[in-house]
Amino acid sequence: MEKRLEDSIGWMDEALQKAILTIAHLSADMRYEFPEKRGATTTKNIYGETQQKLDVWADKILTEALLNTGSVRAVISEERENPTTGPGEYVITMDPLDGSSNIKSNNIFGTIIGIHKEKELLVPGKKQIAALYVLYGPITSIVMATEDGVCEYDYEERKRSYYLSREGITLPEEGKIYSVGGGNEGWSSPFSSFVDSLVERHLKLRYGGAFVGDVNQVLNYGGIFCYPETAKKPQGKLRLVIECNPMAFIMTKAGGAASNGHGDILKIKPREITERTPVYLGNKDLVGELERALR
Ligand code: AHM
Ligand code: MG
Repeated sequence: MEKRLEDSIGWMDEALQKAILTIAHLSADMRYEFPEKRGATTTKNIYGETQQKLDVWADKILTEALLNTGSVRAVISEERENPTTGPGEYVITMDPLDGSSNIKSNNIFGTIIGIHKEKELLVPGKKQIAALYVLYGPITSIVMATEDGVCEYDYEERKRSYYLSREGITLPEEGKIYSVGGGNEGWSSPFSSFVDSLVERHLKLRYGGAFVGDVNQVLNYGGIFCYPETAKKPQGKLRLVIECNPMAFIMTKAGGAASNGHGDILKIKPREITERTPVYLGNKDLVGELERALR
């Protein structure tokens, strides 16, 4: 019998279930509004990036709904300078709409969520108890990692429910693709040589410009996602707390690895919400090889 998301997470405590189900159902509903909310605003986020209407709207409705569950102590969002606080025990980190530059072209984007319940708001990613991303692809799906491993759920619109489509997801043993963000000007020479060696080994380039979509491809086909440091962006682009940590948690639970080029991303104690880091995620052998190359 088909297993619904609700049944699959029945082992979690009620407050956590409530938070996850709120994110899941709201994101499926949000999708209906995407066409009306396409386009840019005149405002900028804390990183100085022009906000898309969808960025602002997704942030507002997810934050409000999460705080209303009573399960959440703080929501830390890419779109807000400070955490928004509530009465519950869980801390949610969130990129409400990841891959905003894909809105214009109607390519894939997603939502990234990390969850922990530590006292401090900013903790190393290994303290997360769950992480998930929602992929607004041809099918709306959720990939979620918990202590139990990594599962995927597909949203069936007619039944207005998510159903478990895969469980115990692990990376394929052999990496088939690579995905590198940013431009290649300013790559270090060891990084350039590493990418050349991937090409020589016939890994195929697959880059779509949304972290959610690109990591999802690596999870399915094996390989490596990189958003490296460059001469212009010595810290890379992606944000440690709200983007890299949840994805690193998922990759690691799927048997892969996640590095900042020098060690495990999940061990880094964040100094601030806005901290950026170079990020390399995927098959353990490739991530290890890259770390050795960068030494
Ligand atoms: P966003 O959260 O504002 O959309 O920015 C993050 C996105 C990631 O989804 C993606 O990996 C990266 O930025 C793409 O950057 P680039 O256009 O430099 O390749
Ligand atoms: Mg993002």
